[in-house]
Amino acid sequence: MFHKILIANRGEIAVRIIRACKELGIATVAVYSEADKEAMHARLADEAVCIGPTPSSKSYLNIPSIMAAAEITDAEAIHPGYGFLAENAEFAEIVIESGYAWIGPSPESMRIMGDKVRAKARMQEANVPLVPGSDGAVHSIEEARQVAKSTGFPLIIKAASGGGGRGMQVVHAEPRLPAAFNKCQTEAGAAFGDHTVFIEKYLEEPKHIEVQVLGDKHGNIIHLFERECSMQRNNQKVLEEAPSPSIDEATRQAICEAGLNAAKAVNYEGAGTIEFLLNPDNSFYFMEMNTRIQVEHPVTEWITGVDLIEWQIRVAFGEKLAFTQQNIKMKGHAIECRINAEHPFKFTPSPGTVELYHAPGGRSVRVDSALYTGYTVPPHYDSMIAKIITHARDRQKCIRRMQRALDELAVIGITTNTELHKRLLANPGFQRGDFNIHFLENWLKQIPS
Ligand code: MV4
Repeated sequence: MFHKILIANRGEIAVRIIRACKELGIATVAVYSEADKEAMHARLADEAVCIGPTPSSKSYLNIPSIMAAAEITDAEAIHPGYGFLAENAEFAEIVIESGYAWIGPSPESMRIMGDKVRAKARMQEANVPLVPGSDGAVHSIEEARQVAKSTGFPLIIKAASGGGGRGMQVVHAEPRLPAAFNKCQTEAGAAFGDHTVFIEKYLEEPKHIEVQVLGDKHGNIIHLFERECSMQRNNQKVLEEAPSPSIDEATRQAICEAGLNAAKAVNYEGAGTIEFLLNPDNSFYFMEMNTRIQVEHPVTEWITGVDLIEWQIRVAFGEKLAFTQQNIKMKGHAIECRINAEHPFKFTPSPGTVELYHAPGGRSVRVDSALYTGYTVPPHYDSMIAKIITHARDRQKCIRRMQRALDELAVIGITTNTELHKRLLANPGFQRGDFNIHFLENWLKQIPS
Protein backbone atom coordinates (compact mmCIF):
# COMPACT_ATOMS: atom_id res chain seq x y z
CA MET A 1 0.00 0.00 0.00
CA PHE A 2 1.01 3.65 -0.35
CA HIS A 3 3.06 5.03 2.54
CA LYS A 4 2.12 8.68 2.11
CA ILE A 5 -0.65 10.54 0.30
CA LEU A 6 -0.95 14.26 -0.39
CA ILE A 7 -4.49 15.64 -0.28
CA ALA A 8 -4.89 18.50 -2.76
CA ASN A 9 -8.01 19.94 -1.14
CA ARG A 10 -9.47 21.55 1.99
CA GLY A 11 -12.50 21.40 4.27
CA GLU A 12 -14.59 18.35 5.01
CA ILE A 13 -13.41 16.29 2.03
CA ALA A 14 -9.75 16.72 2.99
CA VAL A 15 -10.67 15.59 6.51
CA ARG A 16 -12.66 12.65 5.08
CA ILE A 17 -9.62 11.53 3.05
CA ILE A 18 -7.21 11.98 5.98
CA ARG A 19 -9.50 9.81 8.12
CA ALA A 20 -9.52 7.05 5.47
CA CYS A 21 -5.72 7.20 5.16
CA LYS A 22 -5.25 6.90 8.92
CA GLU A 23 -7.45 3.83 9.01
CA LEU A 24 -5.35 2.32 6.20
CA GLY A 25 -2.06 3.17 7.98
CA ILE A 26 -1.09 5.72 5.33
CA ALA A 27 0.68 8.97 6.30
CA THR A 28 -0.95 12.19 5.08
CA VAL A 29 0.18 15.55 3.74
CA ALA A 30 -2.26 18.44 3.86
CA VAL A 31 -1.83 21.53 1.72
CA TYR A 32 -3.31 24.84 2.78
CA SER A 33 -3.63 28.46 1.70
CA GLU A 34 -2.70 31.41 3.87
CA ALA A 35 -6.37 31.73 4.91
CA ASP A 36 -6.40 28.08 6.03
CA LYS A 37 -3.51 28.04 8.54
CA GLU A 38 -6.00 27.22 11.31
CA ALA A 39 -8.11 24.84 9.23
CA MET A 40 -8.93 21.38 10.56
CA HIS A 41 -7.41 19.51 7.60
CA ALA A 42 -4.03 21.17 8.17
CA ARG A 43 -4.13 20.12 11.84
CA LEU A 44 -5.26 16.53 11.34
CA ALA A 45 -2.70 15.59 8.68
CA ASP A 46 0.74 14.26 9.66
CA GLU A 47 2.35 17.12 7.73
CA ALA A 48 1.00 20.36 6.31
CA VAL A 49 2.49 22.56 3.61
CA CYS A 50 1.44 26.12 2.77
CA ILE A 51 0.92 26.27 -0.99
CA GLY A 52 0.19 29.96 -1.45
CA PRO A 53 -2.01 32.98 -0.81
CA THR A 54 -5.72 32.93 -0.03
CA PRO A 55 -7.29 33.01 -3.53
CA SER A 56 -7.73 29.41 -4.74
CA SER A 57 -6.20 30.41 -8.08
CA LYS A 58 -2.93 30.94 -6.17
CA SER A 59 -3.17 27.95 -3.81
CA TYR A 60 -5.59 25.04 -4.29
CA LEU A 61 -5.46 25.52 -8.07
CA ASN A 62 -1.72 26.25 -8.15
CA ILE A 63 -0.31 23.11 -9.81
CA PRO A 64 3.44 23.92 -9.50
CA SER A 65 3.00 24.72 -5.82
CA ILE A 66 1.11 21.46 -5.13
CA MET A 67 3.71 19.41 -7.04
CA ALA A 68 6.47 21.07 -5.00
CA ALA A 69 4.64 20.15 -1.78
CA ALA A 70 4.45 16.52 -2.96
CA GLU A 71 8.16 16.52 -3.78
CA ILE A 72 9.43 18.01 -0.52
CA THR A 73 7.27 15.68 1.59
CA ASP A 74 8.07 12.60 -0.50
CA ALA A 75 4.40 11.74 -1.04
CA GLU A 76 3.64 8.81 -3.35
CA ALA A 77 0.13 9.67 -4.43
CA ILE A 78 -2.19 12.65 -4.78
CA HIS A 79 -5.90 12.65 -3.94
CA PRO A 80 -7.71 15.65 -5.45
CA GLY A 81 -11.03 15.38 -3.55
CA TYR A 82 -13.84 17.22 -5.40
CA GLY A 83 -13.85 20.65 -7.01
CA PHE A 84 -10.54 22.50 -7.51
CA LEU A 85 -8.31 20.26 -9.70
CA ALA A 86 -10.31 17.03 -9.36
CA GLU A 87 -11.53 16.97 -12.98
CA ASN A 88 -8.51 18.63 -14.54
CA ALA A 89 -7.03 16.02 -16.92
CA GLU A 90 -3.89 18.09 -17.40
CA PHE A 91 -3.21 18.05 -13.66
CA ALA A 92 -3.77 14.27 -13.54
CA GLU A 93 -1.29 13.88 -16.37
CA ILE A 94 1.31 16.06 -14.63
CA VAL A 95 0.90 14.04 -11.44
CA ILE A 96 1.40 10.76 -13.30
CA GLU A 97 4.27 11.98 -15.49
CA SER A 98 6.04 13.32 -12.39
CA GLY A 99 6.03 9.79 -10.98
CA TYR A 100 3.17 10.02 -8.49
CA ALA A 101 0.04 7.92 -8.36
CA TRP A 102 -3.16 9.79 -9.29
CA ILE A 103 -6.09 8.78 -7.11
CA GLY A 104 -8.67 9.09 -9.83
CA PRO A 105 -9.51 7.88 -13.33
CA SER A 106 -7.12 7.98 -16.29
CA PRO A 107 -6.59 11.40 -17.89
CA GLU A 108 -8.04 9.87 -21.06
CA SER A 109 -11.37 9.00 -19.35
CA MET A 110 -11.40 12.48 -17.82
CA ARG A 111 -10.85 14.12 -21.22
CA ILE A 112 -13.61 12.17 -22.96
CA MET A 113 -16.16 12.87 -20.23
CA GLY A 114 -15.04 16.50 -19.87
CA ASP A 115 -16.03 17.11 -23.49
CA LYS A 116 -19.83 16.61 -23.48
CA VAL A 117 -19.95 16.17 -27.27
CA ARG A 118 -17.30 13.44 -27.21
CA ALA A 119 -18.95 11.88 -24.16
CA LYS A 120 -22.33 11.68 -25.91
CA ALA A 121 -20.78 10.10 -29.01
CA ARG A 122 -19.12 7.46 -26.84
CA MET A 123 -22.38 6.84 -24.94
CA GLN A 124 -24.25 6.38 -28.20
CA GLU A 125 -21.77 3.66 -29.23
CA ALA A 126 -22.36 1.99 -25.85
CA ASN A 127 -26.17 2.10 -26.23
CA VAL A 128 -26.59 4.40 -23.23
CA PRO A 129 -29.85 6.37 -23.80
CA LEU A 130 -29.29 9.98 -24.92
CA VAL A 131 -31.64 12.97 -24.94
CA PRO A 132 -32.79 13.50 -28.56
CA GLY A 133 -30.85 16.36 -30.11
CA SER A 134 -28.04 17.35 -32.42
CA ASP A 135 -25.65 14.73 -33.71
CA GLY A 136 -22.55 16.32 -32.22
CA ALA A 137 -21.66 20.00 -32.25
CA VAL A 138 -23.85 22.70 -33.83
CA HIS A 139 -21.86 25.38 -35.63
CA SER A 140 -24.41 27.90 -36.91
CA ILE A 141 -27.86 29.35 -36.33
CA GLU A 142 -28.95 27.71 -39.60
CA GLU A 143 -27.83 24.32 -38.29
CA ALA A 144 -29.58 25.05 -34.98
CA ARG A 145 -32.84 25.69 -36.83
CA GLN A 146 -32.51 22.35 -38.60
CA VAL A 147 -31.98 20.54 -35.28
CA ALA A 148 -34.99 22.37 -33.80
CA LYS A 149 -37.19 20.84 -36.51
CA SER A 150 -36.57 17.42 -35.01
CA THR A 151 -36.39 18.29 -31.29
CA GLY A 152 -39.15 20.90 -31.32
CA PHE A 153 -39.37 23.48 -28.51
CA PRO A 154 -38.43 23.92 -25.75
CA LEU A 155 -34.84 22.94 -26.45
CA ILE A 156 -31.62 23.49 -24.54
CA ILE A 157 -28.28 24.69 -25.93
CA LYS A 158 -25.28 23.47 -23.91
CA ALA A 159 -21.55 24.19 -23.99
CA ALA A 160 -19.45 21.12 -24.87
CA SER A 161 -16.92 22.12 -22.19
CA GLY A 162 -19.62 23.10 -19.68
CA GLY A 163 -21.26 20.87 -17.14
CA GLY A 164 -22.79 21.10 -13.71
CA GLY A 165 -25.32 23.54 -15.11
CA ARG A 166 -22.81 26.07 -16.42
CA GLY A 167 -23.14 27.39 -19.96
CA MET A 168 -26.72 26.46 -20.87
CA GLN A 169 -29.58 28.29 -22.61
CA VAL A 170 -33.19 27.10 -22.63
CA VAL A 171 -35.13 28.21 -25.72
CA HIS A 172 -38.94 28.12 -25.61
CA ALA A 173 -39.71 29.31 -29.14
CA GLU A 174 -38.11 29.80 -32.56
CA PRO A 175 -37.78 33.63 -32.41
CA ARG A 176 -35.45 33.33 -29.41
CA LEU A 177 -33.18 30.75 -31.04
CA PRO A 178 -30.61 33.01 -32.78
CA ALA A 179 -29.95 35.22 -29.73
CA ALA A 180 -29.74 32.22 -27.37
CA PHE A 181 -27.39 30.41 -29.75
CA ASN A 182 -25.05 33.40 -29.97
CA LYS A 183 -25.19 33.96 -26.20
CA CYS A 184 -24.35 30.31 -25.44
CA GLN A 185 -21.46 30.29 -27.94
CA THR A 186 -20.02 33.57 -26.64
CA GLU A 187 -20.34 32.65 -22.98
CA ALA A 188 -18.85 29.19 -23.60
CA GLY A 189 -15.86 30.77 -25.33
CA ALA A 190 -15.35 33.22 -22.47
CA ALA A 191 -15.85 30.71 -19.64
CA PHE A 192 -14.16 27.59 -21.05
CA GLY A 193 -12.02 28.80 -23.94
CA ASP A 194 -14.12 26.55 -26.20
CA HIS A 195 -17.20 27.89 -27.97
CA THR A 196 -18.43 24.47 -29.11
CA VAL A 197 -22.14 23.99 -28.33
CA PHE A 198 -24.74 21.27 -28.90
CA ILE A 199 -28.51 21.04 -28.67
CA GLU A 200 -30.95 18.77 -26.84
CA LYS A 201 -34.69 18.60 -26.46
CA TYR A 202 -35.44 20.29 -23.10
CA LEU A 203 -36.99 17.91 -20.58
CA GLU A 204 -39.45 19.94 -18.53
CA GLU A 205 -40.00 18.04 -15.28
CA PRO A 206 -37.26 15.48 -14.82
CA LYS A 207 -35.69 14.13 -11.68
CA HIS A 208 -31.92 14.09 -11.28
CA ILE A 209 -30.78 10.53 -10.62
CA GLU A 210 -27.10 9.58 -10.55
CA VAL A 211 -25.41 6.19 -10.53
CA GLN A 212 -22.24 5.56 -8.50
CA VAL A 213 -19.64 3.39 -10.20
CA LEU A 214 -16.30 1.99 -9.09
CA GLY A 215 -13.66 0.43 -11.33
CA ASP A 216 -10.22 -1.08 -10.78
CA LYS A 217 -7.13 -1.27 -13.02
CA HIS A 218 -7.95 -4.89 -13.95
CA GLY A 219 -11.11 -4.17 -15.94
CA ASN A 220 -13.58 -4.85 -13.13
CA ILE A 221 -16.37 -2.26 -12.88
CA ILE A 222 -19.41 -2.30 -10.60
CA HIS A 223 -22.25 0.07 -9.81
CA LEU A 224 -23.34 0.96 -6.28
CA PHE A 225 -26.93 1.89 -7.09
CA GLU A 226 -28.36 5.35 -7.50
CA ARG A 227 -28.76 8.61 -5.61
CA GLU A 228 -31.67 11.02 -5.87
CA CYS A 229 -30.32 14.57 -6.27
CA SER A 230 -33.30 16.63 -7.41
CA MET A 231 -33.30 18.87 -4.33
CA GLN A 232 -31.13 21.65 -5.69
CA ARG A 233 -31.13 25.37 -6.29
CA ASN A 234 -28.95 27.24 -8.80
CA ASN A 235 -27.29 23.91 -9.65
CA GLN A 236 -26.21 23.55 -6.02
CA LYS A 237 -27.49 20.39 -4.41
CA VAL A 238 -29.07 20.89 -1.00
CA LEU A 239 -30.16 17.40 0.09
CA GLU A 240 -29.42 14.01 -1.47
CA GLU A 241 -30.66 10.53 -0.72
CA ALA A 242 -30.14 6.90 -1.63
CA PRO A 243 -31.92 4.99 -2.95
CA SER A 244 -34.24 7.19 -5.03
CA PRO A 245 -37.65 7.19 -3.29
CA SER A 246 -39.59 7.14 -6.53
CA ILE A 247 -38.23 4.52 -8.90
CA ASP A 248 -39.44 0.96 -9.18
CA GLU A 249 -37.09 -2.01 -9.16
CA ALA A 250 -37.19 -2.41 -12.96
CA THR A 251 -36.23 1.24 -13.53
CA ARG A 252 -33.50 0.96 -10.91
CA GLN A 253 -32.02 -2.05 -12.66
CA ALA A 254 -32.21 -0.34 -16.06
CA ILE A 255 -30.65 2.96 -14.95
CA CYS A 256 -27.88 1.26 -12.94
CA GLU A 257 -27.07 -1.00 -15.89
CA ALA A 258 -26.93 2.07 -18.16
CA GLY A 259 -24.55 3.73 -15.69
CA LEU A 260 -22.38 0.66 -15.65
CA ASN A 261 -22.30 0.55 -19.45
CA ALA A 262 -21.33 4.24 -19.54
CA ALA A 263 -18.39 3.60 -17.21
CA LYS A 264 -17.31 0.51 -19.14
CA ALA A 265 -17.36 2.51 -22.39
CA VAL A 266 -14.47 4.65 -21.10
CA ASN A 267 -12.66 1.84 -19.22
CA TYR A 268 -13.34 3.75 -16.05
CA GLU A 269 -11.00 3.37 -13.07
CA GLY A 270 -11.79 4.69 -9.60
CA ALA A 271 -15.01 6.23 -8.28
CA GLY A 272 -17.28 8.06 -10.71
CA THR A 273 -20.87 9.17 -11.15
CA ILE A 274 -23.13 9.04 -14.17
CA GLU A 275 -25.87 11.68 -14.08
CA PHE A 276 -29.24 10.91 -15.65
CA LEU A 277 -32.45 12.83 -16.14
CA LEU A 278 -35.50 10.70 -15.36
CA ASN A 279 -38.86 11.60 -16.89
CA PRO A 280 -42.20 11.05 -15.13
CA ASP A 281 -42.83 8.12 -17.55
CA ASN A 282 -39.61 6.42 -16.28
CA SER A 283 -37.65 7.06 -19.47
CA PHE A 284 -34.15 8.28 -18.62
CA TYR A 285 -31.24 9.84 -20.44
CA PHE A 286 -27.49 10.25 -19.88
CA MET A 287 -26.56 13.82 -19.01
CA GLU A 288 -22.89 13.79 -18.03
CA MET A 289 -20.33 11.87 -16.01
CA ASN A 290 -18.49 13.28 -13.02
CA THR A 291 -15.00 11.80 -12.94
CA ARG A 292 -14.42 12.40 -9.22
CA ILE A 293 -15.66 11.49 -5.75
CA GLN A 294 -18.76 13.54 -5.03
CA VAL A 295 -19.93 15.51 -2.01
CA GLU A 296 -22.88 13.15 -1.56
CA HIS A 297 -20.87 9.89 -1.62
CA PRO A 298 -21.72 9.07 2.04
CA VAL A 299 -25.35 8.16 1.28
CA THR A 300 -24.10 5.46 -1.10
CA GLU A 301 -21.53 4.30 1.45
CA TRP A 302 -24.28 3.87 3.98
CA ILE A 303 -26.73 1.86 1.91
CA THR A 304 -24.01 -0.39 0.43
CA GLY A 305 -21.44 -0.62 3.26
CA VAL A 306 -18.61 0.20 0.82
CA ASP A 307 -16.03 2.82 1.91
CA LEU A 308 -15.63 4.69 -1.37
CA ILE A 309 -12.56 6.73 -0.36
CA GLU A 310 -10.80 3.59 0.86
CA TRP A 311 -11.54 1.92 -2.47
CA GLN A 312 -10.41 4.93 -4.47
CA ILE A 313 -7.05 4.55 -2.72
CA ARG A 314 -6.93 0.76 -3.05
CA VAL A 315 -7.71 0.69 -6.78
CA ALA A 316 -5.25 3.55 -7.44
CA PHE A 317 -2.57 1.38 -5.82
CA GLY A 318 -3.54 -1.43 -8.18
CA GLU A 319 -5.65 -3.65 -5.94
CA LYS A 320 -8.51 -5.60 -7.44
CA LEU A 321 -12.06 -4.89 -6.27
CA ALA A 322 -12.75 -7.36 -3.44
CA PHE A 323 -16.43 -7.66 -4.38
CA THR A 324 -18.47 -8.43 -7.47
CA GLN A 325 -21.76 -6.86 -8.55
CA GLN A 326 -23.65 -9.72 -6.88
CA ASN A 327 -22.02 -8.89 -3.52
CA ILE A 328 -23.37 -5.32 -3.57
CA LYS A 329 -26.73 -5.13 -1.83
CA MET A 330 -28.76 -2.08 -0.83
CA LYS A 331 -29.78 -1.85 2.77
CA GLY A 332 -32.18 0.77 4.15
CA HIS A 333 -32.26 4.45 3.28
CA ALA A 334 -29.78 7.32 3.72
CA ILE A 335 -30.21 11.10 3.51
CA GLU A 336 -27.58 13.83 3.47
CA CYS A 337 -28.24 17.47 4.39
CA ARG A 338 -25.61 20.00 3.31
CA ILE A 339 -25.18 22.59 6.04
CA ASN A 340 -23.98 25.87 4.55
CA ALA A 341 -22.85 29.10 6.16
CA GLU A 342 -25.61 31.13 4.52
CA HIS A 343 -29.05 32.59 5.18
CA PRO A 344 -31.57 29.70 4.95
CA PHE A 345 -33.95 31.48 2.55
CA LYS A 346 -32.02 34.42 1.09
CA PHE A 347 -28.86 32.34 0.48
CA THR A 348 -26.56 35.24 1.29
CA PRO A 349 -23.19 33.96 2.61
CA SER A 350 -22.50 34.15 6.34
CA PRO A 351 -18.83 33.58 7.05
CA GLY A 352 -17.34 34.43 10.45
CA THR A 353 -16.24 32.94 13.74
CA VAL A 354 -18.08 29.93 15.16
CA GLU A 355 -18.66 30.71 18.85
CA LEU A 356 -20.01 27.24 19.54
CA TYR A 357 -20.35 24.08 17.49
CA HIS A 358 -22.16 21.03 18.73
CA ALA A 359 -22.49 18.12 16.27
CA PRO A 360 -25.44 15.72 16.43
CA GLY A 361 -24.76 12.10 17.34
CA GLY A 362 -26.52 8.95 18.39
CA ARG A 363 -27.59 5.91 16.41
CA SER A 364 -27.05 6.03 12.65
CA VAL A 365 -26.01 9.66 12.40
CA ARG A 366 -22.79 10.63 10.60
CA VAL A 367 -21.28 14.09 10.46
CA ASP A 368 -18.61 14.93 7.88
CA SER A 369 -17.23 18.34 8.75
CA ALA A 370 -14.06 20.33 9.34
CA LEU A 371 -15.76 22.69 11.78
CA TYR A 372 -14.78 23.30 15.40
CA THR A 373 -15.69 25.82 18.11
CA GLY A 374 -13.55 28.91 17.60
CA TYR A 375 -12.97 28.29 13.88
CA THR A 376 -13.43 31.24 11.54
CA VAL A 377 -15.21 30.25 8.32
CA PRO A 378 -13.35 32.16 5.60
CA PRO A 379 -15.39 34.02 2.97
CA HIS A 380 -13.12 32.91 0.12
CA TYR A 381 -14.25 29.33 -0.48
CA ASP A 382 -17.36 27.14 -0.67
CA SER A 383 -19.95 27.87 2.04
CA MET A 384 -20.56 24.21 2.96
CA ILE A 385 -19.45 23.67 6.57
CA ALA A 386 -20.91 20.24 7.39
CA LYS A 387 -22.76 17.27 5.99
CA ILE A 388 -25.24 15.50 8.25
CA ILE A 389 -26.03 11.98 7.06
CA THR A 390 -28.61 9.66 8.59
CA HIS A 391 -29.53 6.06 7.88
CA ALA A 392 -32.58 3.99 8.80
CA ARG A 393 -34.52 0.93 7.67
CA ASP A 394 -36.88 2.98 5.54
CA ARG A 395 -37.18 6.52 4.20
CA GLN A 396 -39.75 7.70 6.70
CA LYS A 397 -37.60 6.62 9.66
CA CYS A 398 -34.59 8.19 7.97
CA ILE A 399 -36.41 11.53 7.65
CA ARG A 400 -37.40 11.36 11.33
CA ARG A 401 -33.83 10.58 12.32
CA MET A 402 -32.56 13.52 10.26
CA GLN A 403 -35.10 15.81 11.91
CA ARG A 404 -33.88 14.86 15.38
CA ALA A 405 -30.22 15.14 14.26
CA LEU A 406 -30.84 18.68 12.98
CA ASP A 407 -32.55 19.52 16.27
CA GLU A 408 -29.30 18.57 18.04
CA LEU A 409 -27.06 20.57 15.71
CA ALA A 410 -25.84 23.85 17.19
CA VAL A 411 -23.76 26.37 15.24
CA ILE A 412 -23.60 29.70 17.08
CA GLY A 413 -21.94 32.82 15.72
CA ILE A 414 -22.73 32.40 12.03
CA THR A 415 -26.00 31.87 10.15
CA THR A 416 -26.60 28.44 8.61
CA ASN A 417 -29.24 26.96 6.32
CA THR A 418 -30.37 24.42 8.95
CA GLU A 419 -33.87 25.97 9.03
CA LEU A 420 -34.25 25.35 5.29
CA HIS A 421 -33.58 21.65 5.86
CA LYS A 422 -36.06 21.45 8.74
CA ARG A 423 -38.77 23.05 6.63
CA LEU A 424 -37.98 20.86 3.63
CA LEU A 425 -38.02 17.62 5.64
CA ALA A 426 -41.49 18.57 6.97
CA ASN A 427 -42.87 19.29 3.48
CA PRO A 428 -45.58 16.78 2.43
CA GLY A 429 -44.46 16.81 -1.23
CA PHE A 430 -40.89 16.00 -0.18
CA GLN A 431 -42.14 13.31 2.18
CA ARG A 432 -44.21 11.69 -0.60
CA GLY A 433 -41.22 11.76 -2.98
CA ASP A 434 -43.39 13.88 -5.23
CA PHE A 435 -40.84 16.28 -6.70
CA ASN A 436 -38.57 17.09 -9.65
CA ILE A 437 -35.51 19.31 -10.22
CA HIS A 438 -37.67 22.46 -9.99
CA PHE A 439 -39.31 21.59 -6.66
CA LEU A 440 -37.03 23.58 -4.36
CA GLU A 441 -37.00 26.77 -6.44
CA ASN A 442 -40.79 26.67 -6.89
CA TRP A 443 -41.38 25.98 -3.22
CA LEU A 444 -39.05 28.82 -2.14
CA LYS A 445 -41.13 31.29 -4.21
CA GLN A 446 -44.18 30.60 -2.07
CA ILE A 447 -42.95 29.88 1.45
CA PRO A 448 -42.83 32.77 3.93
CA SER A 449 -39.31 33.45 5.17
C1 MV4 B 1 -30.99 19.39 -19.04
C2 MV4 B 1 -32.25 19.71 -18.48
C3 MV4 B 1 -33.36 19.43 -19.21
N1 MV4 B 1 -33.25 18.90 -20.45
N2 MV4 B 1 -30.93 18.85 -20.26
C4 MV4 B 1 -28.34 21.13 -15.42
C5 MV4 B 1 -27.05 20.60 -14.92
C6 MV4 B 1 -26.38 19.98 -16.08
N3 MV4 B 1 -25.74 18.78 -15.67
C7 MV4 B 1 -27.47 19.73 -17.07
N4 MV4 B 1 -28.66 20.34 -16.56
C8 MV4 B 1 -29.86 20.16 -17.14
N5 MV4 B 1 -29.85 19.60 -18.38
C9 MV4 B 1 -32.05 18.62 -20.94
N6 MV4 B 1 -31.97 18.10 -22.15
C10 MV4 B 1 -32.27 20.28 -17.20
C11 MV4 B 1 -31.08 20.51 -16.53
C12 MV4 B 1 -31.21 21.11 -15.24
C13 MV4 B 1 -30.96 20.36 -14.08
C14 MV4 B 1 -30.52 19.05 -14.11
C15 MV4 B 1 -30.25 18.35 -12.95
C16 MV4 B 1 -30.46 18.95 -11.73
C17 MV4 B 1 -30.89 20.24 -11.67
C18 MV4 B 1 -31.15 20.97 -12.83
C19 MV4 B 1 -31.60 22.29 -12.74
C20 MV4 B 1 -31.82 23.00 -13.88
C21 MV4 B 1 -31.63 22.42 -15.12
